[in-house]
Amino acid sequence: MKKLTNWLKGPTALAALAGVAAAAVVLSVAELIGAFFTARATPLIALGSTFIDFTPPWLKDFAIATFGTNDKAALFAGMGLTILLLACVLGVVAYRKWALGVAGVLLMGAVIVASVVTRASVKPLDAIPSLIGTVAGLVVLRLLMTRLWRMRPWPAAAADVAAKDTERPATTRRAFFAATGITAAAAATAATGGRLLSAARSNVAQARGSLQLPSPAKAAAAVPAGVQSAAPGVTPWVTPNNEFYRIDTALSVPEINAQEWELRVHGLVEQEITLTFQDLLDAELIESHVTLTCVSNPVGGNLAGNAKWLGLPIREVLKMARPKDGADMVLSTSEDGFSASTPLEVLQDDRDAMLAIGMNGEPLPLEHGYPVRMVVPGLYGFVSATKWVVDLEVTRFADSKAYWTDRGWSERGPIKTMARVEVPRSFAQVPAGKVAVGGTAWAQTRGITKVEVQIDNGPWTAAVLSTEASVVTWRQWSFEWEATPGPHYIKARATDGTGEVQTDKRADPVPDGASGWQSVMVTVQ
Ligand SMILES: Nc1nc2c(c(=O)[nH]1)N[C@H]1C(S)=C(S)[C@@H](COP(=O)(O)O)O[C@H]1N2
Ligand SMILES: [Mo]
Repeated sequence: MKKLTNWLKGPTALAALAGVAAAAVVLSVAELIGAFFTARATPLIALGSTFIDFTPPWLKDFAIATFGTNDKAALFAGMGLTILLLACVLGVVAYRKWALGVAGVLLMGAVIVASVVTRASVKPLDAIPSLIGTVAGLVVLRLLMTRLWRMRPWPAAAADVAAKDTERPATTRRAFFAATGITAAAAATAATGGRLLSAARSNVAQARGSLQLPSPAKAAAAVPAGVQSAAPGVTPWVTPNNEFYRIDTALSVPEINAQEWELRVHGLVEQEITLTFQDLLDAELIESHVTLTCVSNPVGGNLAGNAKWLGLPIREVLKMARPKDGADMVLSTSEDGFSASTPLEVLQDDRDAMLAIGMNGEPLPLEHGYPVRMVVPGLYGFVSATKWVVDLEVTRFADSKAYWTDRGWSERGPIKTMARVEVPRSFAQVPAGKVAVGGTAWAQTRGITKVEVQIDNGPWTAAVLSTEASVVTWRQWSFEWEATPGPHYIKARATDGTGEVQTDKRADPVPDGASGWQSVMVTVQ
């Protein structure tokens, strides 16, 4: 114990502390100055985004399986720890050999700047916050080190001697802690100030709030009565915007001014075109309910949502651009550098793939792609649902690869048939007698024609299907179960519109979507 307290008061621990204070200065100064630059250009966001770009499929799969939609919070926590450790090491190195410390700080600065300038839609000038932050960190590190060096030679057991020792070590120690405290307070103020300033400077959220959506030329088909499962507790058939799952690689949500938004359509086309947001507002828009699904959704998972989308059929845009013979894919790219490869014919057929500007009667929420995203019935989001879309390149699968295809996922992603049990919940305790079982099933563009339930190893029994709204939306179901006391397993499987029964073959999400039957364990009392 005594040893530990002495070590904590010794040079190594204090040098590490100085390193952490200097790192806090780098990040917070960059955050403050970054309020005047592209949001994505601050060190933490840029480093995190670069890390995401290097994510192999198994790691993405693991992160989503473990942290779900909190995967970004987990990434920040991991990064925070790494930076903390590196800062400690840098502090100690700088204390022992200043030149080496400087080299370390400059190296980290270089890594930060490199990750900033290689982000999509980031200008070279956006490196300025990180550069100034690095210099500020270096200055602070030097100031703190000077205080520490003045305490040399370090008393053998600082705690024992401090009291009776000469004045010098005690005052320098106090000076060191004062300087560190002031640094920490300044860093905290700069970071908070930077946050508030960027929020105040951003008017995109406000512009979205006052945007009036046009009414569609073709309204959505009325939702028939009875789409909701009879079992209480099943997900609402329409997912409210604030409950809609969110999956993307964007650590800071792109803020795009709709007035400046443009979509470039090019590649293997007879006619290159550029669409503005006003062009979309003026076009003949359609509205329809479509269920989106994420390829990373595990069996029984909740990375799926159903909304009413307002937008322009991509078919109409392609008609203007006139794809050349030989083209078989459209590579859509977002403002932040994500891309998806979608088969050309899927965007041209009558499934109404669209450039969406509205979600459940509102402009797209910022997190869901404001001002414009793609919505393509029948395909997983990673190969179709590009948010913040700014570029459509008509090309060939043989010639271009999309973001996740480059990282080990499939180049195509038709949605697999899936039945989900939502009530009772896994590991629930329920009273014996009649128990309402229910959930949601989907097989977009094929539709759901049957859902069956199996209790333990009993026979597969047809569940009651709720009304089908369309083949591109999910379909709910319910099942009345006479539950007997003891532990039981509830399984569900769906049959799609082609007559194919959902496969029981277990597959992980990588590379093209999970499969298998969900099994829910409940205890009946
Ligand atoms: N720009 C961008 N668009 C993107 C992604 C992304 O990472 N970046 N992720 C895709 C994936 S994997 C899915 S499942 C859907 C999710 O859309 P949502 O967040 O609105 O539910 O968006 C797609 N569009
Ligand atoms: Mo996804």
